[in-house]
Amino acid sequence: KNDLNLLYKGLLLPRIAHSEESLQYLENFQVKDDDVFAVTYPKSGTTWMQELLPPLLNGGDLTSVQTVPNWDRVPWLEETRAAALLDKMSSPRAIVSHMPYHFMPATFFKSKAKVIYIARNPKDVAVSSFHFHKMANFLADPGTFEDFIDGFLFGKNVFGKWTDHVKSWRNPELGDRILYITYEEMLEDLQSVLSRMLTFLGREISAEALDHVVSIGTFKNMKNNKMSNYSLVPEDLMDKKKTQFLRKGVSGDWKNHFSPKLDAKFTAVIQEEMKETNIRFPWD
Ligand code: PPS
Repeated sequence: KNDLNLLYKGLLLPRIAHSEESLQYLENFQVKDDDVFAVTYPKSGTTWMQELLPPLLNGGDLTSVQTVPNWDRVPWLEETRAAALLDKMSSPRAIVSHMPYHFMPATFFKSKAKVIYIARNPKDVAVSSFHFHKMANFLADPGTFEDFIDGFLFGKNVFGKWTDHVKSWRNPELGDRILYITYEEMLEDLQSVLSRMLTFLGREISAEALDHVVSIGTFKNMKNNKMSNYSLVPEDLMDKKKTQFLRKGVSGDWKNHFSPKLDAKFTAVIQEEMKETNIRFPWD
């Protein structure tokens, strides 16, 4: 089981996509001022951002969304594919990352690169992650839901604790370089979130182009986009008979998984870890 993951500075990462070399590449990465990062704790809206960011940055052109797999279209900074992709990519580059704040490359902190941070109700994040662990053969068997939740709460799962991630990215040093959005806001009103993103990025696209972006970004259309629905990944890596990568795409599915007792425990642990902060979320 341990072979599935590697430990990098205390952070457990899946070996399928991370290596000593890729993490070295991350550390030495030359951030450009016009780079745009979409940062998430896994299962919080990464694939969604990979769909939405390219057209927002290129005037509404949907070609890459229709022809390039999401992992090459908007690469992960920390993954093994990054080196081959990012140096060749034309600017402005859209990049995703699951890394906590202090794992960003040194050049990031000196740059003006912007960050969109997407948070999702951690109960739904944990449910989504549980199902993903069941389908992904490169991740450890999640065991029972209760056991998996323990690992999630106490930082034994890949990418560490949700609370550590969320707190790390609230660093005041970022000032107006960062925009905070939630998965739930995107579900409720994607168009207005996209407008906020455009304003934040200092970009404009036509109203018609924006409508198209809203349309390609619906759960249904993403599920039908083979460049974004992970159908290109072989079955021996992701067993799509168990569950789909784009699984439900809703908020509140946690209610179908948590017993009242487990819910109370989860809430208590998260509240305790967030109590010293002034971070409040719509689901709190
Ligand atoms: S990963 O593995 O970290 O890249 O996963 P990530 O893309 O961050 O999260 C996957 C969950 O996001 C849901 N998703 C969407 N929901 C609503 N609308 C759209 N367009 C959409 N795109 C992705 C996806 O279904 C996963 O959540 P669950 O709850 O498992 O369905």
